[in-house]
Amino acid sequence: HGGAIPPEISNNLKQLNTKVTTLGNQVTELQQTVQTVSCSSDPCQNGGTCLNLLNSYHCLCPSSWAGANCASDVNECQTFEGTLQGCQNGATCVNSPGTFICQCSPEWSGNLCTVRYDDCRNGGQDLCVHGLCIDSDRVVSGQPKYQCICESGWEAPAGNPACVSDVDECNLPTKPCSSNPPVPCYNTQGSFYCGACPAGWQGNGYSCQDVDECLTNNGGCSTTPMVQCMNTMGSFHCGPCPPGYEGDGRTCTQSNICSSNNGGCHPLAICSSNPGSAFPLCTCPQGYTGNGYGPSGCTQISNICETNNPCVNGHCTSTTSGYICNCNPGWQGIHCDQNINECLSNPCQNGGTCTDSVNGFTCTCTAQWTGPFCQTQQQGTKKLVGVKQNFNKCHKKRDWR
Ligand SMILES: [Ca+2]
Ligand SMILES: [Ca+2]
Ligand SMILES: [Ca+2]
Repeated sequence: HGGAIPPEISNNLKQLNTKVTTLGNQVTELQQTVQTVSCSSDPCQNGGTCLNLLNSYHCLCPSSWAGANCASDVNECQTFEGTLQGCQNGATCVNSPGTFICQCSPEWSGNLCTVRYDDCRNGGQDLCVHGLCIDSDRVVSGQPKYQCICESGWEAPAGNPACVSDVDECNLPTKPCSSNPPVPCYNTQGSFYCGACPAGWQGNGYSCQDVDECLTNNGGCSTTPMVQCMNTMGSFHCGPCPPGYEGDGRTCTQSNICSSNNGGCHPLAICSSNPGSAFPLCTCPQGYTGNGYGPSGCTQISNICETNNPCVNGHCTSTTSGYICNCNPGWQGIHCDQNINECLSNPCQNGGTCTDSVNGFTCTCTAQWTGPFCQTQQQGTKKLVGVKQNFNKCHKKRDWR
């Protein structure tokens, strides 16, 4: 063996080698072309899922990326605007590659600004102390905001929303305790209380009502004898003891009205109590007369008729109050000392002149007339001297008619 390779064969080999190399390059090229249209080249970016298709592929992109290979950012601020997936409650949306950020308004928090700050729960403590916490919308970011509705009896001091100041109810313009009658007010932390109603009043101290003492046992006023009980606001009083009794109205004792000043009777009168009357019985002693009351209540029965008869022309009769004069005919006056003028009735007729006398009168007639009253014309021509006549039984004018 050892013979040289014929040149024709050597040339064929060379040509074959070239062809194979060219074919290999073409295969590699072909492989590369095939790879770029399949998932084996891992074409989907940003976590996209690759699906192999015939001579092709498809990327399933996450929501925040888009494009054939999930290489372009989704602007969520635009796509989610006005939807529940976007920023809520007035937040400002800021887009960034692969995501977006919500810059919340002060009251809100959370990724999409959907969580309200409840400033009453923050800190886990009772922010209002003696009050009900009401959450408010934050105005400045990071600054909690709330208000306190204080329980009665508490208030929030200036500059502090918490209800930690006691209300001094006793110094309020409207007094909480009774003012008529006045009742003391006592302030306490968170409250107050009123003192008791004063005597004569009932109630809780916030208000007091008058006690009508007269409703029970006549208020303690006397019932034998009965005395009127008079109720007043906060008290009562007893009327006066009835006549014939003395005392303060609670106790009335039968008064011995005669014990002082002889009961108002005349000093000489006999005083005796008169049940049921404010006045005693006053009886003048023997020989005296009168109603017995007062300094002139008894007067001595007069014996003046015997000792010094005051009746000048009449008969004296003693009476309980003095004496009476029964005048003799022709006399009048209390003491029968006035002579009755019988001429006053002008009894003399025909121009006769009347002359008064005791219990009678005398007519002095003119020459032509005669008779006791000058009523008879003279017979003949003789002049008659006037005749004096006494008319003892006729001293009253009407007796002549
Ligand atoms: Ca984005
Ligand atoms: Ca108080
Ligand atoms: Ca009362």
